[in-house]
Amino acid sequence: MGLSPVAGKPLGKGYSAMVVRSVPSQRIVIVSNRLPFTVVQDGEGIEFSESVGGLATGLRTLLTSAQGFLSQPSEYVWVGWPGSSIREEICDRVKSKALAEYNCCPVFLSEQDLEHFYQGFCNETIWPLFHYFPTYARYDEAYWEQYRKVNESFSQTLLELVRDGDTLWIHDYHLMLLPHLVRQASPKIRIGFFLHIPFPQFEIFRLMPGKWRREILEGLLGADLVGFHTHDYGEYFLRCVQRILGHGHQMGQIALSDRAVKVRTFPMGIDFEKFHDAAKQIEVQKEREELEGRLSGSKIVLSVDRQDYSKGILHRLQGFEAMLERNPEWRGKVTLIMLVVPSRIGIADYEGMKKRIEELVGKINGRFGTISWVPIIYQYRSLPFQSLVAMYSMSHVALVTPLRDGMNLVAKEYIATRHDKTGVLVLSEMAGASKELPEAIIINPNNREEIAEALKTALEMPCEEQIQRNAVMQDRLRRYDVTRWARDFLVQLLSVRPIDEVSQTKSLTGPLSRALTEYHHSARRLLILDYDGTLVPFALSPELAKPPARLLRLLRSLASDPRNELLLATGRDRGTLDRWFKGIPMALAAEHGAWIKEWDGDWKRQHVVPPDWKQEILPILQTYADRVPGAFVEEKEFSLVWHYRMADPEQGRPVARELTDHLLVFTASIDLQVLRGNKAIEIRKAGITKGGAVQQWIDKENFDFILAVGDDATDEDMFAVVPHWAYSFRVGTHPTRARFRLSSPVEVLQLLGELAVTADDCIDDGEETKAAKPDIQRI
Ligand code: ADQ
Repeated sequence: MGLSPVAGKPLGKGYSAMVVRSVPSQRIVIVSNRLPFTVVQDGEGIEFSESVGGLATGLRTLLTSAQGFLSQPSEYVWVGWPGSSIREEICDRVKSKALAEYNCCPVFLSEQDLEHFYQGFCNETIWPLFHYFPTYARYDEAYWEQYRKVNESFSQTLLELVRDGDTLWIHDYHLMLLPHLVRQASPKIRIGFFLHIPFPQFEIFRLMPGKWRREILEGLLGADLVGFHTHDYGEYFLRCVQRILGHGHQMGQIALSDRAVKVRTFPMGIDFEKFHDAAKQIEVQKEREELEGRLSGSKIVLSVDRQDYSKGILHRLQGFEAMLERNPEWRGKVTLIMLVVPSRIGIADYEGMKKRIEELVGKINGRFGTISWVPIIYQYRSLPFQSLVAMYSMSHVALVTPLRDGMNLVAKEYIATRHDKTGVLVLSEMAGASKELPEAIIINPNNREEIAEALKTALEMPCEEQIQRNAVMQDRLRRYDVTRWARDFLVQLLSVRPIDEVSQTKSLTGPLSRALTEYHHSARRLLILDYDGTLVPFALSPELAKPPARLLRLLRSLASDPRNELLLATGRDRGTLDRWFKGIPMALAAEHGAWIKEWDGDWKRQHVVPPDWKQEILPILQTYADRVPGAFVEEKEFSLVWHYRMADPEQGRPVARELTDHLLVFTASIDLQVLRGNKAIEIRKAGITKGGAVQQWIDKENFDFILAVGDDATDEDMFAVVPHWAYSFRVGTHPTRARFRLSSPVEVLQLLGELAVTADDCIDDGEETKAAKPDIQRI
């Protein structure tokens, strides 16, 4: 079944194919800067006129599609700006009409919002930067502030509208802060984000002031799924996230403390059948014949774009001029029809460009034109759909040469209208579409000679070759159309489990309350705790992760209950543990269980290791540390650790991989283990694991309550040995054998705080600890 409008609402124009459903359904909320129409205010009357453009056209197609692709009936509502600033007294009328006729919920923006947000930050900062025109980009604090403000307005409108269980699909560069804003206020909602323009490489993205670029990335990471047109854009995004926010990824999945964000590629398609069928319509054919008649047998080259410097219109004109220059035999026999849709009127760069286009068209026509032949027919306006299709279907060549383009739908629309499969597409390698349409003639749009040559090749290409190339492209475009694009996105998004499905309640119910009740009624309890990443967050270097006073008080409080036995099982060395936890009555297992100490006893060595192994390994680790600024070696009694937390992640990760391989080969015949930890590689004697130490404690006596908390791979060894009924928790989102999850050290402390309160109401500064309940997620 397809998407249907909010149940009970009448259908609007262009939405007639949708079915209204009354059964319970999921709701998809689409959010974009623009609603798919513009409000026209005529005195007291209001009219809605439907918009053209990549996104509006694509989503309208999806919503009108009766094709089924979701497993559940779905309603939708579309949230966005209605295209003009609306007088306050008619806002309510616009709102009801938009909801009733279009299932749309308008976000009203003032003239000032628009100036600094839309004309300013969107079109003079993000657009040029993301399209690799850094010299056009302006970094104006007032623009940024307005961008934040408008994103907040969208967030407020959404928060009034959405309910748990809704799925949000946010679109494009105008709303990059929105996913995070909504997530903060409504954490259980599924959020998807799709960027329609390119995501630039790190060196370009970093040109933005530090605070802005961080907030934009954090904004996007508020989503569960972030989609791009091409694999490259996704890679660039992941690299920026890694370099700016320090979050790595695995196969495009970024593990945050409380959830994961997927980054995926969804090349946007078109409504193939709509364009294909339209080209067959009688009226379209009539219009086409009329136009062909007027051009008296000339070969037609078509150029169609919104007016934008990224579209490379001037370069294209120069390429056409060069072709006429080099190939006099084509003069009088080829006409370039250049259709330019007015866009972003009022922005200086755009006004200047319009003038330059018109001058160049005049110059070329003056230079080559004759009484009977005009080389370039130029139109500066939008065309109705049928006329556009007539143009596509009568053109021998489509010249699509953007300097940078997220996707470019024009290239796809042209191919879709070619019934007899003739026609040649000349396509810029800088358009996302070039990744899907390699059978086109692919050119570099910066080089007028390449454009000229491609044009000549296109005009002279044999018919069979045209058909061969287009058949393959048509096949692909037909299969991966706009509905498939949207379906793939939504199916991926809907497969994300909302937080409330995996987590237990924040109140004292579910596993938390059971844990507390059992804890309360138990006579002998064993609490096994890892340290780094569990009780404290990771710090840049190991000695910086000292236990704060509040943690020490909490541990002391738990340990002072005679029913409790505490075991701190960590990779830290003995000396550090003695210094940091002196006086707290708890047992310690250092270096992953190589040393063990009862709280009132002495350290006992658990393993015998040949003395000289470190001398062999140390120089290798040192050499690798010298190669990576920020990396260093930590020497412990039973292990060596190569740390790279402070290194540039882009440099650190590949070298860490290389070092692991090196060590694995080196230690293959020795009794040593190589372990990848959190931004660290540890080498230690095989067989030393936390599991061994924990097992000793479990065997010591009959505990009737056991809790084990850890955050990394080495803690899996302790989860493996605790009884099945024990409360085992893994911090973070990695696969685990623990029974429950916690999101961060903050939540671990909240959990321990709950136990301490149950045990002993005397934690003096535990305000935060007592107030907030940890969010336990069952695995
Ligand atoms: P746009 O920059 O708007 O979209 P594009 O993908 O080419 O660019 O879409 C333009 C749309 O406008 C096409 O559907 C086309 O039919 C229509 N159009 C163009 N000229 C027209 C004319 N003269 N009259 C009427 N209609 C006309 C942004 C990104 C793109 C990305 C899309 C979709 O910049 O890179 O492909 O979103 O994600």
